[in-house]
Amino acid sequence: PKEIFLKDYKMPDYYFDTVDLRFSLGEEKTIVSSKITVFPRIEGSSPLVLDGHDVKLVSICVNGKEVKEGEYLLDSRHLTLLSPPSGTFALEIVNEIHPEQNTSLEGLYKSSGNFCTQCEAEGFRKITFYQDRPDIMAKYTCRIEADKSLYPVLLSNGNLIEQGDLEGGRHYALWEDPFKKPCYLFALVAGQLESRDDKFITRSGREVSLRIWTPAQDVPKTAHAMYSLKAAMKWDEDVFGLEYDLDLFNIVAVPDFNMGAMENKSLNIFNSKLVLASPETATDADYAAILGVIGHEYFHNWTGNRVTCRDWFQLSLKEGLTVFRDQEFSSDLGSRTVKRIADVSKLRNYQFPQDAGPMAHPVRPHSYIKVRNHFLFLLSLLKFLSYGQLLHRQVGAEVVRMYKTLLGSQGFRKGMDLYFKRHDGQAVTCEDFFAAMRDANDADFANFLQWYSQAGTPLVKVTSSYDPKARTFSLKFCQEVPPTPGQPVKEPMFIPVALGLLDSTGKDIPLSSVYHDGTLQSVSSNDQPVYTTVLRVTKKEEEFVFSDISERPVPSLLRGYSSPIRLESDLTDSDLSFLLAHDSDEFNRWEAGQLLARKLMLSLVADFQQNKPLVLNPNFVHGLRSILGDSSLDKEFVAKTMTLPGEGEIMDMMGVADPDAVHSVRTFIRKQLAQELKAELLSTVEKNRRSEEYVFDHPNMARRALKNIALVYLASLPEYTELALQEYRTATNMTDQFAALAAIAQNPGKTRDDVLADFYSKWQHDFLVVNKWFALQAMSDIPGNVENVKSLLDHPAFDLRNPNKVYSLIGGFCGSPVNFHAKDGSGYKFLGEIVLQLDKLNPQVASRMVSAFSRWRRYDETRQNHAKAQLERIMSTNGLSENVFEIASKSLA
Ligand code: B3K
Ligand code: ZN
Repeated sequence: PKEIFLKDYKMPDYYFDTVDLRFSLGEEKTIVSSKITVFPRIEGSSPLVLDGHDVKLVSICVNGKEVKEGEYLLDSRHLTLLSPPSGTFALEIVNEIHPEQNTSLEGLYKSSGNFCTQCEAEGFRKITFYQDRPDIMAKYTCRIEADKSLYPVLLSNGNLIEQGDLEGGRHYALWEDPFKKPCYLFALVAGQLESRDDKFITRSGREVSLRIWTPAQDVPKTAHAMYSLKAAMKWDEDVFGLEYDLDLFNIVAVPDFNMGAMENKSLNIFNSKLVLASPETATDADYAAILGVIGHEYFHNWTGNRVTCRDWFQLSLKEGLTVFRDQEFSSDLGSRTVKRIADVSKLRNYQFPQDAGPMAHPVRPHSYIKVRNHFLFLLSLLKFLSYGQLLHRQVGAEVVRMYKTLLGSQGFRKGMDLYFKRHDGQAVTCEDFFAAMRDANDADFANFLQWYSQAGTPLVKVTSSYDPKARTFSLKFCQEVPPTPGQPVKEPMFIPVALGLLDSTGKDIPLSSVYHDGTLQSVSSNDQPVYTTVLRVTKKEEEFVFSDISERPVPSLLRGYSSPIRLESDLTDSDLSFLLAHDSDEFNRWEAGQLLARKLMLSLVADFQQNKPLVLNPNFVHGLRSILGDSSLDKEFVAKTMTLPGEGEIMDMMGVADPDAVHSVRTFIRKQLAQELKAELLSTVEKNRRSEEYVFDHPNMARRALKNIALVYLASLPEYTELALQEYRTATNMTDQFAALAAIAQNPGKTRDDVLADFYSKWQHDFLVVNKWFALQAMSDIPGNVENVKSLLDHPAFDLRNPNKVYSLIGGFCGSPVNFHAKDGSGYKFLGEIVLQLDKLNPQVASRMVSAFSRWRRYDETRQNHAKAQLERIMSTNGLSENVFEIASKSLA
């Protein structure tokens, strides 16, 4: 496989102006013909190189004349026209493809009998010969012809301009997309589908038809998706002034999809999991994911489609920005603090570990083998997946968030407006976005661009001192970016640190002035008191001094998590407890609780490793007791604060990761807390139980979250199995039912087996619910669970060709520290075998699975040997895909 470098970017020699596609869809083959208007960037006849993969050439014509053999070159990946005519010319290609045999789910393929496409990043080359790169933007028409009874619905991008019947029971539809687009946004769907229809009136008064397509029986489950779409359209108008630009917006849900969803122009294609929901079958987490992903794909219409990426190194230009936009959307519709906590946890559990390992790469990589591995799928809610590299765009979103932190909402909006003014209809780079933000605000961004090019998570150490005589409080910052593969030496980064200072009663101290390197920097420009200020930390070492501080304050550092770093401070446990109780920044209250929990867990892990008895610090129990009893707090915030840091997060902080010790400690704390807080937990369950109709809104979700976490704690004690069973039986929605099932499933035994069997028999007709059932069992910490997972592979509901099922069962298993990392190597061996089987069917999915091995060096020698043996076994297999090759080889390097 070939490595591709950012620095080698070259503008194309030829551009495409219009593209007219015709598809004749069939059961044994599909014929594609494309007619492209080509024009040279500069005159002079260089060869025109087209990409093509698994496409069979039938004929090729230039300006109506057939191009003969010898005038072109054809190999397994390219079609090269040796001497194209000068000036603009018409290129006509006819080729044959086999969607019915395509298990990679890229290009044109079949899902449950329907045709659909996935072109990002490089799937269009599996449909026809093309310059498959995002800086080729053209206007498309698409004519689809197919059997009318098998495929009554024919969809593509843009507007439907003609349709009709043909001989032999066939029919056709002609679509025209008035906007220029790169080919990765092309889409086609043909099948037996029905739609939920609605409309949206834009702020300028245009009516947009909205249609969500699924198989007929699922249409009732699309109400929440439709609500989400309309909310997103409104939000983008209100917050960014961005209006939808066509008269039709289609969403199609398909059961076989490698990722979450795809933002094809006006024809979004979604994994069914992120469209279909009903209170009985979907959890609050599913509802929230649907809202976020529908928003995300819709927001791409401007950030990604109208303005796209020049090349795939610029992926963050659209993904970082669009993830940021969907995060803001979900925050505005729900709770900002809770959303921030969820996003930061994701960053810490998946992204930081990756950035500390062999797969580390910057927001904008310098080279890649197969671009698609750098992408993410919206796993927000497929929580059981821990494939760090897939979530890399989270850091991209943090980078965008920092612009906003530095510029404020209005400054950020000015930057966005300028970005669209300058670049609408173009394929651009991360520097273009940076320049728009800078120029619109006349801002000094110092070394901010390092965020795009340096990999690794900066470590910032803060020490504080108070001088009572001078009434000054000083903070010294010292930053370090760890070496990563290919980047041994790093430059300092520009780190915005939002902070406040608390007085001894827990109130924010008004900040009047701060000195930096001896010069006065005023904090407030008018008379309004300032309680949170943003320090610009840009050097390896520097000091900030606050004046007029009349008592030693407790600093609340990095409020709202203002930059994606690791922070170490000299805050004591009692400072942290104080912040947990008083900080006006809710995110930092949670953070203080997490810091305490992490410290506690690490020290218990050390005790466990030395065979000392485990004892839970009473202060910790006391802190959680007061949070649990504080009815003034948001209930979901309380639920989040009650949730212990993940095992991955703790392992990440250890010299040698010890999954058994971390797991035992976390289980110990959970049971101990359950014992000590029994009464409070019980009353939490009682008070927050409701049987009325399911409502998706923040107060109701928060209430369910709190009740369910209390139940999980309680059910870790066998005496509360009965309570959990009762909750399971009386639940009126999937959120409560599944939480009760998970609570019961903690403890091996007959009750667990019976309830799991009962759940399956209830829900066997619903594949999305069955996937939850697979995931729950796969993630289990029950000893020797690998055998159970192996037998589930043979379960009639399992199918290795369906990505969602693989993510549930195999991905879920890899997320279980004790069983995946079993010391006898059984978990690794299992994964090695599966990866090889999967790679033959679907390389993208296989490469996601193999990445579970990428941090094998973090473990002890025995585990290392087992994992390495599997990676070597994979590498020595003939015919490995590029996707799996990249991950496996980088892991071994
Ligand atoms: N843009 C796509 C991700 C593409 C991944 C391609 N392998 C969907 C999204 O960003 O939500
Ligand atoms: Zn996206």
